[in-house]
Amino acid sequence: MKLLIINGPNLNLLGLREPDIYGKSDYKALCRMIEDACKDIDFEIFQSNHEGAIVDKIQSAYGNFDGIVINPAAYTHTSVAILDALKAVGIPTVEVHISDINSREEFRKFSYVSLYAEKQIAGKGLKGYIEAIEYLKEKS
Ligand code: CA2
Repeated sequence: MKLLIINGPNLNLLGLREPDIYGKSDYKALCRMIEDACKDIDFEIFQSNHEGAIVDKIQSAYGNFDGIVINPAAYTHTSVAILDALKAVGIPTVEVHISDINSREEFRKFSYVSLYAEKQIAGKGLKGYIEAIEYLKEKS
């Protein structure tokens, strides 16, 4: 079992601002939590601020990963390219958002990635990543 965890733009700055929305933990702490949850499997954590780099990473996952956990951050609401890449590789995917995108601004309520993802986990903080990892592990 090999999982790819993808984080989109600005998530590397987690903890710097808006603690009321995203919590106080920083990106390093998120990576440590993920590493802990993936102790018994193979995994890779990838973060990029660039849409094309995320598309390239998803494409390169074909044949190499059994599951994807993705928080596309702002690209959630804009990126047909990321949606198409996920559809193209056909890897089981869970979408994660730290905040509850469904109870924030109108523009955050629509997610392109949700049109492909098996599951969307939102508003559970960093624990949402762990839930997504456990879901994909149980499925395999
Ligand atoms: O709730 C989420 O996880 C989001 O995917 C986070 C994105 C936002 O655009 C989505 O609508 C929901 C924003 C990520 C920004 O990350 C930072 C948070 C705090 C401090 C610095 C960066």
